[in-house]
Amino acid sequence: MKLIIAVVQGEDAQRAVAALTDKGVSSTRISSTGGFLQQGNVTLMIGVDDGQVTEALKVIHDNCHERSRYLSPVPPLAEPGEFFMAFPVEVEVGGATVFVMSVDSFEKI
Ligand code: 2BA
Repeated sequence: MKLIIAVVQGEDAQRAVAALTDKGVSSTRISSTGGFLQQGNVTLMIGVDDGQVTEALKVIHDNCHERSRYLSPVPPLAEPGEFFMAFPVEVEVGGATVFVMSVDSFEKI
């Protein structure tokens, strides 16, 4: 068995979870925050048999899309009379950051 951990954008999460469910794949959705942008994203925990990994990754691939986000630089401390123009920096995010891990044991108690 494998555990797939996929960090996806909020806009894609519901569609990805629905598509996984349609394929009979269970998932858990956790609200998370990206360390770099400090913006909300969604982490999906997906436990699958080894033979379902490819199918689950395809569902994520088909439902999670790359998007541009904007990062506003923090203004430096300015001296009196100085001013700072904060131009947002464009960052490409996603479709998904995916980890696939082997599971030693899986139990439902
Ligand atoms: P964030 O950490 O908020 O990163 C958002 C996007 O900012 C990243 O998109 C990447 O394009 C850029 N970025 C991140 N760190 C950077 C840095 N040190 N310098 C320059 N640009 C940087 P993605 O790579 O698609 O990542 C999307 C989200 O996936 C991340 O949100 C984070 O929540 C997660 N993630 C990405 N790599 C990870 C890793 N190695 N371990 C754990 N989570 C990861």
